[in-house]
Amino acid sequence: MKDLLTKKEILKAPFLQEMTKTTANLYRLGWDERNGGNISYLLKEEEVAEYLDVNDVKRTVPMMFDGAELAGKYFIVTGSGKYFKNVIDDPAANLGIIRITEDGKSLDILWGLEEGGVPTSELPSHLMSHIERLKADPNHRVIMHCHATNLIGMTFTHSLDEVAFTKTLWQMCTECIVVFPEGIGIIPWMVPGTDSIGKATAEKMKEVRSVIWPHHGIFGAGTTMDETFGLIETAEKAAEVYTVVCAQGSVKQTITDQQLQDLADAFGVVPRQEVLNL
Ligand code: 2HA
Ligand code: ZN
Repeated sequence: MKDLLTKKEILKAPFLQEMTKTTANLYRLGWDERNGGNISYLLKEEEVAEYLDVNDVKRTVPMMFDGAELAGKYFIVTGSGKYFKNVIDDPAANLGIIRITEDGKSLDILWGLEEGGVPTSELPSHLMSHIERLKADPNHRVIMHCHATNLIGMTFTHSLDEVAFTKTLWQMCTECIVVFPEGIGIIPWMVPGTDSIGKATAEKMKEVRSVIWPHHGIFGAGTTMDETFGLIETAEKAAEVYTVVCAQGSVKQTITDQQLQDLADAFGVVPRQEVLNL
């Protein structure tokens, strides 16, 4: 009882506020209509323990896939079927704090997802991507999925070849090659919410932090909420410029491959092989 009384107010937790502000921003930008989009954010046990009794499990929910590699890990996640529009007004109904069980077959709900809610339908893609990004970068923490309008549009009009897609995005805004020098991954069209799309996405996440789902949206990964949001925002801005450029007519000039290389050199990043012809 004493322990409970000394816990801080969960709604003031920085990680919870980051979730409410980010979902509100994604909604405002028009990238998460209805129940579109989902976020999962890896938390440290000590972060959670400042606000919650980590032994007080509200519910345990089975998972369809093997999460053993993430056993004992904590995440704050958006809920399945929940609307980003509504998160800011009712975080406890729309978000949840979960922990993967020791056998990796279920998850414990420690807070939120009130009224019988469950984590995002894209949990397989999120958890499999977390596993791969943690191998690539021990500081990795966030997976974010949204329906960024112009990126989706480009998957109808542009080649789905990753190298060609990456090059076009790099050419649309000077900052792109600096923000995602490793390029963009693209998987084939697949049914969302499945293990298969999770595996395909995570396979790409071994090499890149952003993966396009054709005619659907984008998955982004990063070490912080800002960095992950910024990555998606930058790719989407480039896609928006592409939309404008195509609408305006024929291209008279662009950023050359040498200029892209000069940018990479100036900012100390290594551009993905094969994209630049130098
Ligand atoms: O959760 O965006 O991909 C809604 C979605 C599924
Ligand atoms: Zn989606």
